[in-house]
Amino acid sequence: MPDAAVAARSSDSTNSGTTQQVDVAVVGAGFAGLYLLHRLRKAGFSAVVIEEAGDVGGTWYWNRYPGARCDIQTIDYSYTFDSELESAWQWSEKYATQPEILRYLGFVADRYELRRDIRFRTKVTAANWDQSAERWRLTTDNGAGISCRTYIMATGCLSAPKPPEIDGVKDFKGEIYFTGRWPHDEVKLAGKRIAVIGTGSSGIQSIPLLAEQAAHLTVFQRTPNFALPAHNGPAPAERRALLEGDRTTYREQARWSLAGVPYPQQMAVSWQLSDAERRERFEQAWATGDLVYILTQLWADQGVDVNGNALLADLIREKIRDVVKDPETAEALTPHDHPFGAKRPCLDTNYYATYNRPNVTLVNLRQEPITEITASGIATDKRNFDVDVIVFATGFDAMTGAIMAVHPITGRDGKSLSDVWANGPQTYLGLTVSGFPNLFMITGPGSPSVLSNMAVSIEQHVDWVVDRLAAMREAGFTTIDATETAQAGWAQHMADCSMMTLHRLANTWYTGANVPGKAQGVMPYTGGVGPYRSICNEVVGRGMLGFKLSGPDVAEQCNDGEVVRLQPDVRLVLGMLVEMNLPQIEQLGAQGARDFLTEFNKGRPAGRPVGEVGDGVLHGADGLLSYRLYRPATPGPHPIVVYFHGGGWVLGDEQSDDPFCRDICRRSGMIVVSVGYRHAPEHRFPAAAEDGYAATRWIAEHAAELGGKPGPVLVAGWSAGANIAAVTCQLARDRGGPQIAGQLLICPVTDCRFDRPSYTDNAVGYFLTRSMMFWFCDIYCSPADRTDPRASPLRGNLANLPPALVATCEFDPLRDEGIEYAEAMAAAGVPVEQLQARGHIHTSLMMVDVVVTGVSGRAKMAEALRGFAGLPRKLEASGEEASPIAVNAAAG
Ligand code: NA7
Repeated sequence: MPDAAVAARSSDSTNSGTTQQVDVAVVGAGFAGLYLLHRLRKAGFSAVVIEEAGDVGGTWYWNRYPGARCDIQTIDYSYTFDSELESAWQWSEKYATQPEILRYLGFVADRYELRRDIRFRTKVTAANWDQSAERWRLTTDNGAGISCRTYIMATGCLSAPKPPEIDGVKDFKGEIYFTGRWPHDEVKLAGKRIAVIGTGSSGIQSIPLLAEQAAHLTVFQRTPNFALPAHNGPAPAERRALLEGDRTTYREQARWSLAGVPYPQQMAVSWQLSDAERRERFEQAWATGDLVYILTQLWADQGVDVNGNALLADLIREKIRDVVKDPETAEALTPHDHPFGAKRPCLDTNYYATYNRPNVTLVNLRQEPITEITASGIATDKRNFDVDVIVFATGFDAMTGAIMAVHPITGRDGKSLSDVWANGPQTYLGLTVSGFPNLFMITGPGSPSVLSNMAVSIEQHVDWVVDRLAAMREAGFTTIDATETAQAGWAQHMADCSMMTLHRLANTWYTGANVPGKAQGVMPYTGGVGPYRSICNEVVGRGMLGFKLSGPDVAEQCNDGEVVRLQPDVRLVLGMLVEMNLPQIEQLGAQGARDFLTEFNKGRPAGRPVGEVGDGVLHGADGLLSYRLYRPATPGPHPIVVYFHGGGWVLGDEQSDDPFCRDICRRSGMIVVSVGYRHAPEHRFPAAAEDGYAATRWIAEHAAELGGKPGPVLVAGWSAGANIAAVTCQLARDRGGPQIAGQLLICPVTDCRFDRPSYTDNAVGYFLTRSMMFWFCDIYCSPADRTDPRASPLRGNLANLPPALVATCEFDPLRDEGIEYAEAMAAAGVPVEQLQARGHIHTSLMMVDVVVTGVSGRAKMAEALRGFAGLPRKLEASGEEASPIAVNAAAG
């Protein structure tokens, strides 16, 4: 029985006959509200939609300004839930105009007879959670109040226009229009002097058409924006063919893509492409006229690395200069203050060329800010502009504005949403807010929303919410509320994601910076549509993780926890590895495992160029060993870092950590000599340890020949290689040299016991497994040898060792022994820095150009090495964008 019927029979004081009783109330009749209503009905819920406008359409009802169009290709910007609907509607253009999109939404409303359950011209004026009845009580400004079990905001992300924020608007005697509230009646602009304030999408779309009508158009620009020619026309044949060839696959790929449009993940990074190759890719993108294409398909680092991004931004700047004839205007139109894509780029039709018209003037507000609006026009601190019409294209209080502005929302224990969000929106999954039971948001802050094709994100949210409501009904639950833990975990994951992209580097409506006084922070989820979808599915798969569910006749259920604790890119990598269905290394035999590693490494990015890479041989403990030397491009002599690769004393060689060695060479400005020490089972303990020591000694003695700085060397290693580096420091101290200036131990093996809690916590699922460690150790040394400090340096004397940086990763079986080694060395008086990388796995810091969140960890390592060598810790112009690695608060 629908619970509205139950409620209607209950002793409900507001059930006076005038209160409308429904299972679900929805605010907004745009893309989201319409589909919600359809799905709710199909699932057997009674529902009402409350809509302020006079008809359906949402943002497309209000944004009727000249030139208003979507800027995701229309074949992608459509509902996909009903294949018959898809065949019943044909779009006329690649990017449909606002009237056509509005007709489409009207067509959808008619087709599913939605209007009968929509209360138009009605605003909710208050919403209160009634705990005793477990219902939301809504009051409206037009007609009956509403009592509903579930309350859903389908209010849109860009629907609350921003006030003008400029003095004197009321004094203006001419006409004023807001692009976001454009009149429905014809606006006669021909022959008038028009001012446009604002050059975001709305300004950029409308300016060329306003210029055609105006006697004179003056554009007031505060921040120039990147715009790309739309090349509008019919939908491109090749995209249509893709869709029509296999509609199901096309739509499914969109759902799992980065931005909700089915483009593949781009693998090539900018520095692997020549200038000519990059230009060719760029020109193709410029000719394609597709924002998602140019944002995702040129090179993989354009959205995550400032240098990769700058290469693209420069090419766009060139285009602007090519089109705009007056150099001063061209310069004013050219963005320099933000990476491309960090602020919402625009699609235009003749935007830049419009500034070549004699009737168009650009006013650069960075040079002459507006002081006020006067009776006759706009005054800057330098000039007065008399105009007949002012168009405010000044944007929206995005993402939170529409939810907050509609009405006060009061949740459990009188909690007000405005208070909870005073310092920025707090949500779980961008769908719910802890303390506000049975309240959902469609594409709310904390979900991919505006960084995606909204049509895809809306369908995903609507499906998720309605499926959950149906499942709750089935199980007898009547309330759902996110836990504080889950919500805090989501905030952390959001923050981790936003460190990966460049959105945080621009002041935009994504971050709340466009609204004076608004709390700042990247509001949309930057981790991508596909990953986000998989997280929402995971929440369900793990028994509604992070939600408390209750009902009158069932036991309360709460699987509390954080859905994502890994760094976002690490989670992706692990997901890809699962899909690759890799063999268990310990079942391949030593040679099989080596072959596997060689093959596996072929698939990784090659590592960046260094000054010189050379191979040679050196004297180990018992014969010659290969080495590979990485020399910086700067003039030498440089200090030398002796490096020992990972691989459990069984796998790998002097080349197997090649990208890492290059990276450390570049970042530290030092020579890295990677040593090919002997491996087990052919050479069991202590061969590797003794080789490590002997090689370090040889390298120190031959430093000058290698082009290095004579004197102390540094040692570094990862995993079993870090074990060798640590042992080498102990042996060098005990055997009279060589002098070692510092040690970098990354996820070191320090005690071959493998029984600390991290071995249980992270036994499987994070690439390096507990059983792999047992296998490695069994091959390397006998149980009796494991207490020898050359196998387990933690059992050795730790006094008088060189200063150390010990890096450990949260989800690594080796975590605890690494931390213990760092603490034990510190206790013995050794200067020790720790880097405890939160959300990382054993391989994270090695995965150069794959795990972007490992970048600043390596930057810290390089700084530490430089410090050990007595150099300034920061290398000037070290290059890549360093996103701060997530470090445990406990880290020393
Ligand atoms: P946007 O993209 O927020 O653009 C608003 C523009 O108005 C932008 O250029 C602002 O400059 C400018 N602006 C805002 N306030 C002022 C004041 N007080 N003075 C001068 N200039 C101002 O909104 P749109 O409507 O164009 O587009 C919104 C989204 O809709 C778009 O991104 C697409 O997703 C669709 P600023 O950059 O803040 O310096």
